[in-house]
Amino acid sequence: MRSILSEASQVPFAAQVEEIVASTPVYDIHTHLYEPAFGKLLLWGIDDLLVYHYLVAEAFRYLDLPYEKFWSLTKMEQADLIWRELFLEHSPLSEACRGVLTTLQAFGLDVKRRDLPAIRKWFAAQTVENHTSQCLKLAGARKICMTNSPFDEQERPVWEQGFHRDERFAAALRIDPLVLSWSETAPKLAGWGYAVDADAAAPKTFSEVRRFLGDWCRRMDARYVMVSLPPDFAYPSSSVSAALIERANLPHCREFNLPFAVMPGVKRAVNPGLKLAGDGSGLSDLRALQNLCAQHPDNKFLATVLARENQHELCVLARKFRNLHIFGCWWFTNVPLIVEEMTRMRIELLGLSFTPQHSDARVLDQLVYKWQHSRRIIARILVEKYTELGRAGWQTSRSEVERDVKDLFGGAFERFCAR
Ligand code: RAT
Ligand code: ZN
Repeated sequence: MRSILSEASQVPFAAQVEEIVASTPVYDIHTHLYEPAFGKLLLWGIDDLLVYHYLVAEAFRYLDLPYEKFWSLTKMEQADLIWRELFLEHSPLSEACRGVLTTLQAFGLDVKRRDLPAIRKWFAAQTVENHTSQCLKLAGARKICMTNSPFDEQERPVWEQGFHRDERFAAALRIDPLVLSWSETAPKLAGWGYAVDADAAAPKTFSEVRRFLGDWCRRMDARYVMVSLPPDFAYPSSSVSAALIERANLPHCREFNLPFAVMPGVKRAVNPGLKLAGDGSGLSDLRALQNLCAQHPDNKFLATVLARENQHELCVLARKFRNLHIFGCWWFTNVPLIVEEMTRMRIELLGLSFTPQHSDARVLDQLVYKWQHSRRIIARILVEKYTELGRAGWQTSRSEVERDVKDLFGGAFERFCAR
């Protein structure tokens, strides 16, 4: 076995691990991107990059204008304002700002010229087909999982009409409105021909919700069912949410052998004036996740949690339950400080049996920076960990590193799903 890990060959070893991490194709298991067949729902280009809700929130730290005034502007005008505040009037040091620059630079644009019209001109010359391939290539992404909602008025008709699927994209069924806003969702389901009752306790309701979930998972070829949850979500409980999960969704996931992905910790609309940028974060009561895993050993759960303070507890839970696969550094945790800490902690507690990152990209181009930035951190931690093994006398071969990185970049996730 050829070792790449002796103390004597520090530099080449580190460079080899970095090269493997930089070049291993990744399955991005949670994004908000769409296949090109969804037309305008697939966001891309400089103006969408600049009006990303992460940047909207940051721009309002400096902007002195009413929210409504900002929302009444065109996308390009909003982008102009954000560019001015976050890139010209102040240095773009935040992670979301740096991401724009990493992305533009990867496209070969000269960011130091600070020339927004020239950048716009470059994007105007791209086609969505080529640009999709280019972004996937620069990100090293072999597959992208979308977030798909039958409750989205623009998205639903595309599924209903049918289209030729793009092999590079997978679907995930998102059910927040079903689980979290039953009283508004029940009439919609009824209107679509499912015999549900606004009183969720009616026995027929659960079988009809299951029929709805089955129809949509089949139509989308969904790889998992997903929900985001408030920090105080409780399970078990007498709530409608808990009943729908227990009596409709979990049996459905068992029948279709699909994981149920939970994302606890989001406080929606903490500041509604900011629209999508107005959601906040809170410490979750992870007893709900513990109870789900313990009481439903025949279900598989994927989880990512929003609060930094929940991350250690989440790792410990994953050690207890093999029907739990944890993934990604979600949203406010997707900053280098916390990505580094979470990834290190997860490796130290779980080895390679988790998925360190997803991009959560909403704009195609974001794939580039999200993966470039994550890969660098993951590589740094792996170099350190393999080096420590070397000190303990364990030599790691190149093919073993390749195997490990494949697992982290989607292999472990796919095995978990197939189980
Ligand atoms: O990270 C984000 O873009 C958030 O707005 C959310 O979409 C979050 O990732 C979610 O899936 O709810
Ligand atoms: Zn998301």
